[in-house]
Amino acid sequence: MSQNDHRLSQTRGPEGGPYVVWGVGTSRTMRVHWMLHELNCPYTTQKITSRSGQTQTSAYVALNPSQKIPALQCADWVLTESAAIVNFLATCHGSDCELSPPTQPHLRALYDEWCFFSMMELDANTLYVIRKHLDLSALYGEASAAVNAAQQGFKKQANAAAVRLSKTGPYVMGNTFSAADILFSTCLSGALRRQIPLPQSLLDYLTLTTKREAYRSALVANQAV
Ligand SMILES: N[C@@H](CCC(=O)N[C@@H](CS)C(=O)NCC(=O)O)C(=O)O
Repeated sequence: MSQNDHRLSQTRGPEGGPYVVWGVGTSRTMRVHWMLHELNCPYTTQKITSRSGQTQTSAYVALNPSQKIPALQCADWVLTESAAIVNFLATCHGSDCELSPPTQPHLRALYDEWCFFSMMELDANTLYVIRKHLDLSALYGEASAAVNAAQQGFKKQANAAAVRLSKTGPYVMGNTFSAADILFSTCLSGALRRQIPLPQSLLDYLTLTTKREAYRSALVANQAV
């Protein structure tokens, strides 16, 4: 397969099959639905949900041994990790709608910085710690000190992000909305759901990104029922 074959059509992935998204109902699944809606890319959804046992069926474990959602399936090819999926989709199908990740090395580095910052500092190190030791404490153990530190950690990193955004804006990469905005915005929304206060500039930013039509339609697509 040549590299250009990756840009086959808006309805089919590089493996020739239509896309299937596994997973609904979480901010991580939302990222994938949002990106597909930005790309206007038809797909089907397997509405499996978190903590329902549906990530542990033999059919799903065969697709994703991590037993987590989301996953993107295209024929017999499967990709997991929400950030990897949105960047893959942007790379394959983003050229017509200015959603391709930057290729110039310094710009790409700044783009990656936002993506990794969102996934590590905002999602894994803080939001997921809160989820594990608050909502899922029966499984992971109660740890109020860790939850408190994670809440404070989120605030500190959000303030740092606000400083960086004030120098670029309105989007994280400047004038153009990108997959990095999807990752960052879904983390900010996750924080608001947990009553973590955000600086006004990030609230304004979130208003901007979530008024997009693709966000609104993806919210519906990501609904568990
Ligand atoms: N780093 C992964 C995290 C995925 C993740 O933790 N998914 C959770 C739901 S948000 C999950 O599937 N947990 C297992 C379960 O609920 O059965 C990603 O961003 O895709």
